[in-house]
Amino acid sequence: MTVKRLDTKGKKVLVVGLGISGYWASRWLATHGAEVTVTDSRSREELNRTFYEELAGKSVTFELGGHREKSFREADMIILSPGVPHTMPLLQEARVKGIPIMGELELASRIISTPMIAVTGTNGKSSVTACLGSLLQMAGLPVYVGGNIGTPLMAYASEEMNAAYVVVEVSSFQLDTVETFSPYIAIILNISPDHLDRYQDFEAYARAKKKIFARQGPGQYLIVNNEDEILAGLSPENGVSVLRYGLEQREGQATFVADGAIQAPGHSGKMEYYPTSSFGMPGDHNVLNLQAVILVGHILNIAPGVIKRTLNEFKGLPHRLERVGEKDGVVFYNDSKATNVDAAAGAIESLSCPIVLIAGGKHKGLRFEKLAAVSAGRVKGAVLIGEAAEELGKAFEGIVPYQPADGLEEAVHLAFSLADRGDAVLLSPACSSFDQFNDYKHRGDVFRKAAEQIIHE
Ligand code: UMA
Repeated sequence: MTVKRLDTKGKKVLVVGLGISGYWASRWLATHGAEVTVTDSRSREELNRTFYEELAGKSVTFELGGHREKSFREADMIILSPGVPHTMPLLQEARVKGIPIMGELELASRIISTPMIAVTGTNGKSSVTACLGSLLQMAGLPVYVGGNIGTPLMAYASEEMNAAYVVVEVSSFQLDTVETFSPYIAIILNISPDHLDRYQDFEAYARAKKKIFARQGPGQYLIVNNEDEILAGLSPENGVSVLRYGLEQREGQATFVADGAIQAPGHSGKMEYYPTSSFGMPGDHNVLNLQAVILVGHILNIAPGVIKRTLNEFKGLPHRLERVGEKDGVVFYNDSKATNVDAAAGAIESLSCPIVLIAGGKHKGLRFEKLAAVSAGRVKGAVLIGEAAEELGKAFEGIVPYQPADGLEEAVHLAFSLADRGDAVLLSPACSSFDQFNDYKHRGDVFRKAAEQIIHE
């Protein structure tokens, strides 16, 4: 496989951040003739040992425990990990000097020539990405699934690159630093407030999301949710074909829901019906998200029977409204991936029984009034944890009875004691996990363990 448009031979490349993205970017660059320096604000002891040792074996230079201004100034190219803000002051001088600065996704997209199906959105993007991976697999198409979901595209760039399609989950952080990224199919599921601790305001965050289609053109597709106010108003002028989906039938919309089924015109123009009651993933938000999957299936000319089987058999990912088990008629749901208000609100809306909610965690500057409003009449009690507990309490005052808990394990026991037969105990935090946990998976695992302990008592 040839490298598309990148000259790395003898170039001094500075990679900022040694997480999984920085590791794969450095590894590829070092084996393609670049003089690589990796810098990370963390010390060697705090970093992943395997990443460090493997790169050390490839003559990569390290600057750890902080960043040196000189290295930014003297680089021929700077590669940023998604977690490194592209607005960091150290980049100013490099920008003025015209040193190319790009993120790991942009780097990968300059190397990979496999057509990409890119999924973004505030919520649901990992599930849709994984479901698309299943769809292509079931259709017999070799596929690589990666990006924000956990496997950087630079890992694929380091392989044979012989998939028919790459399905990539892209975050706003990754889109901040793209320039030429131009997927064959781009999907935007929704845009609602998130990451307001990194962006100046919601508009700046939404602008980042829209970069997914900025470099698309004729022969490529943009799939958007017509129920989302921002997305319904999009009309790109770059020649990309826009396909819209929604709950109701509207003019100019490709798919809609009627008579208990998603209705979508197939290739021959014949209407295809996908009954929503058989879908493996519950909730109204999934009835929307899965329309994007159907549209991709139709673009790729995948047989409707295969699409149907995928939608019915794909049960979703762990930590996304995952049913953990049941004790005395109380069902435990792990929705640890709900790291913002809209995701938690979606989970609350999609359960039809009374809920005891566990929420809280690291405060990201989001407002909780919407969560309180959605909880009214649905959430019979809330147990609040972490840094954001006080803010959440203020929003819930007079709407939902709440109690604080010291940690997640205590919260699970308290929530169970507040629940009656027929209720759900739902962990849907509306906050990120980094105040108490390594990440949302760690938080979800702690919840699951505590719930399983109660279940097996
Ligand atoms: N660092 C610096 N200087 C800084 C900031 C950070 O050196 O100024 C260093 C940190 O010390 C750390 C490294 O950068 O060692 C971390 O880089 P990273 O945060 O980009 O981590 P990766 O391991 O490369 O993971 C990234 C994504 N992380 C983020 O966007 C924060 C992962 O998404 C993604 O799975 C992975 O690339 C593969 O593509 C995680 C995420 O939380 C799951 N994403 C957000 C979300 O989904 O909401 C956007």
